[in-house]
Amino acid sequence: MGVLNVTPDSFSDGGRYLDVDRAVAHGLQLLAEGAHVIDVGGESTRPGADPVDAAEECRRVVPVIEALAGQVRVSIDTTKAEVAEAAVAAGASLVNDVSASLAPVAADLGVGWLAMHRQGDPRTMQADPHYDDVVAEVRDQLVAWAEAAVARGVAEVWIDPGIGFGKTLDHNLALLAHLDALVATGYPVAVGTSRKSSLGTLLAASDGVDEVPADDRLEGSLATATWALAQGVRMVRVHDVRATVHAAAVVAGQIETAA
Ligand code: PMM
Repeated sequence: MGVLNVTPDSFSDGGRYLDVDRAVAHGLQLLAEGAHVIDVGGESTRPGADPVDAAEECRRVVPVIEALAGQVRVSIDTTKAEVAEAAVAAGASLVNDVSASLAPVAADLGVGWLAMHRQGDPRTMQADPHYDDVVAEVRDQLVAWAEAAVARGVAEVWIDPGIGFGKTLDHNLALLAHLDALVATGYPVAVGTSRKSSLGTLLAASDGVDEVPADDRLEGSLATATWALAQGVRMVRVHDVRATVHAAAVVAGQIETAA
């Protein structure tokens, strides 16, 4: 899944693809690089981000989805029913829902639904996240949402642990270490680690510096994406599609040879 943020303020690519033509060109480039799904988002979910109203979000994403949907599967990264409806009308067939609240909308629209776990909302979620057992709590919550969505009639349900959404570095590492617990639920698992701040922290520690910026975290993004795929994760949400496809192909070759 290639990330296409049509926002002024996303943490790693904010402002780059606000113009429709540039956004569409970037989506087509991600497709050419090997993406199977383009995830179009019109509202930043980075920690501390300000909310955007539905009309503005639709204005950003709908023309981009209309241009891409005939050529590649499009998901809409939103937490608003109105935006999901407009995006599906424009051709999107998967609702990527970081609020895990839109299962009824996906059921009504007859499209897939990706439920991501988060604790709190973007403005507050990194304040003081707490879990007694992060892996079990995230897994149980995701399974409960997925079961409810299936019961409502959603035919395609994905689960995602929500790396960085109301989670400390240790929480993120625990979830990545135990992705097999999510895979074992039987629901297809998606994961997004690309360029995230936990990687910045780990890479900075390795370099002996305070911080590694978002556009210099490729090695961490590739290491976590291939790790996730090797654990049985079915989809990774990434900014750097070509590099991820290359890395995944090499790891897949090793797994096939070992089997
Ligand atoms: N992360 C971001 C946005 N949307 N959706 C899913 N399903 N999983 C994620 O981990 C996720 C997401 C934040 O990253 P961005 O600001 O680069 O889009």
